[in-house]
Amino acid sequence: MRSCVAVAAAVFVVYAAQGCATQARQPKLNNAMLAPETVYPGYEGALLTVELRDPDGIVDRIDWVVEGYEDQVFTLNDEGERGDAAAGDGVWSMRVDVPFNTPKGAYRVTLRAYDSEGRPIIVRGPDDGRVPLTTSLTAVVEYPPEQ
Ligand SMILES: [Ca+2]
Repeated sequence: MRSCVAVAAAVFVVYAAQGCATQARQPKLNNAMLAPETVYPGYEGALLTVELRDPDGIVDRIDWVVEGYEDQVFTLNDEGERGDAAAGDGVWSMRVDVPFNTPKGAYRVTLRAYDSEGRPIIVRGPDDGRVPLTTSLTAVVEYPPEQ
């Protein structure tokens, strides 16, 4: 850890102060997906997953919300629970049941990472700006085919 900080301090002073999250080592969220991609109202057991790359172990929690329904916050886990296939493998997951009264349409789902003190993880974004670590996906709700 000491050599990491020293290198980071020499090259990226700002990032050294942020727990050694140089650009190469800063956490990333990859391949967020809902399986299946298209669900129907009342669908049970869709699986929301995202791959976390976090060499320095900064991320403590990954929450997700549906655009337009931000008052309902859900939390993924990497503990082998609630649909997560394997604990500690960096794939965070949650089994999702779609409410019966969900209108059909395309829903924007945003995932956001937090540290152990509940602060959003900040990473270097486009144009060297500093942005919260998020990713998103679109989930499609259709009505089931006629039987
Ligand atoms: Ca896992």
